[in-house]
Amino acid sequence: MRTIPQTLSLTFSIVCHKTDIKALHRNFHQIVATGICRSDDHVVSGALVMPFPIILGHEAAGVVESVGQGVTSVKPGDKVIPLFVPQCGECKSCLSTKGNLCSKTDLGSRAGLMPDGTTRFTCKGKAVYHFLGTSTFTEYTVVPESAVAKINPAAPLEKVCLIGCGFSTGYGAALQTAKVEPGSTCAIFGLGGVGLSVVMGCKVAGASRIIAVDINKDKFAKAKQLGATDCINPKDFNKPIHEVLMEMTDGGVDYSFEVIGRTDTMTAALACCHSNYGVSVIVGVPPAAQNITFDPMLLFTGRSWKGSVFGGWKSKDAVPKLVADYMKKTFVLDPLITHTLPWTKINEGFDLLRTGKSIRSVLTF
Ligand code: PAD
Ligand code: ZN
Ligand code: ZN
Repeated sequence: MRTIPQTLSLTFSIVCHKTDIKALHRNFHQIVATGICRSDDHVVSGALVMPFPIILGHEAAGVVESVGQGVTSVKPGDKVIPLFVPQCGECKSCLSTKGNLCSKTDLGSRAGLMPDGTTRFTCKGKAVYHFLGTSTFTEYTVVPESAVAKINPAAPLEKVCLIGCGFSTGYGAALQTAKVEPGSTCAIFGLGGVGLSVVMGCKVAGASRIIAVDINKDKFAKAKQLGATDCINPKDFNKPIHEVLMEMTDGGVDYSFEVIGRTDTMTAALACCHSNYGVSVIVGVPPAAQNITFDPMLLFTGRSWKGSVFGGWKSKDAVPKLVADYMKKTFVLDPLITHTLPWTKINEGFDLLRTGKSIRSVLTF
C-alpha cells in the first residue's frame, strides 16, 4: 500500500503499475501541473457520486517516477499525461473502432479502485480512493499502464495538462463525436474550459455559425475570440432558449452541445436541433439521481441524441498526437488558462471556478 505524504513538497510524479506490486517511493523531482475541472467539483457537491475519502484531480501532466513489473510503454523520466478514460486495448470497446469508453474506466459500482480492485493510497492507515483512475491533486499518484500516455518531452506540462481532460473533451466532442461539417450551424451551452474547447473544435471543423450560450456574459469575449459568431444569454429572453435558437437559425441548429451538466439544458439542447438531422451531444456530466422527461417526438422526427466522454478519443493513441498538434500550433491552450496557482492555493482555484471568474486554473507543484 502506498502512503500519502503528510507534508506537501513541491514535487509530483506518476508511478505506473501493471501488476500489483509495491511502489518504491523515490524523490524524482519534476515540476508538473494539474487543472481544476468542473467534474472535480461535481464530486465535492455530490452531483457525481464517488466513494470518500478520495484524491480528486484528473487533468494533469507529470513525469514517471517508477514503473511496476511488466510495464513497457513508459519508463522513469518520461513525460506523461494520465488518462481518465484508459485504453486497455483488450476490451470490447477498445477493440471496436466505434467508441472510446474502455470498460476499465473508473466509473460505476467499483469506482475509486485500481482495475485489480485495490487502492494504492492510504492516510493514517485508512484506505483513500482513486478518482477516475488518475487522482492528480497529489504529489505522487499510481495509475495503471493503460491509463497513461507518453508525450513529447519538450511539451510544457503546465499547458498540456489541459489535454488530459478539458481541451480534448470539448474539441473531440465537436470533431469526433458530432463530426461537425463545414458550413454547419452549432450551438454550445456552457462556456467553461470544456465548452470553449467545443467552440474551437466547431471552428476547426469549418462551422459557419457558432452560437455560444451562457448565463454568465463575462464568458462571451473569450468565446468570440475562439470562434463564436453569436453569444446569447438565456436570461435576456422571456421565452425558452431553444425557441430563441430555432428562430435565430431558421428551424434549428445542425449540432448542439450541452457542456454544463444540467438536465434542463440537456433537453433544451436537444430541442434546439433541426428536425430530420440535428444532432445533440451531452458532454456535461449528468447530475446524480436525476432523470429527464422529454417529448419523444423530438427523436421521432429525426434528431439524434449522443453522449461524449473524453471527446470520443481513444485516449492512449490520441493524447500523444494531440500534444504533437499543440506543439505544431494547430490549436491554442493559453486562452483557456486564466489562472496558474501554486498547488497550495487549490481552494482559491475552486472558488474561482464556482464564482465563474476562471476558465481553467492550473495548479503547479
Ligand atoms: P464550467 O463550470 O467551467 O463551465 C460551465 C459553464 O456553464 C459556465 O460558464 C456557467 O456559467 C455555464 N452555465 C451554468 N448554468 C447554465 C445555464 N443554466 N445555462 C447556460 N449556461 C450555464 O465547467 P467545465 O467547462 O469544466 O465542464 C462543463 C461540464 O462538462 C461539467 O458538467 C463537467 O463535469 C463536464 C465534463 N465532462 C467531461 C466528459 O468527458 N464528458 C469531461 C470534463 C468535464
Ligand atoms: Zn475533467
Ligand atoms: Zn479497454
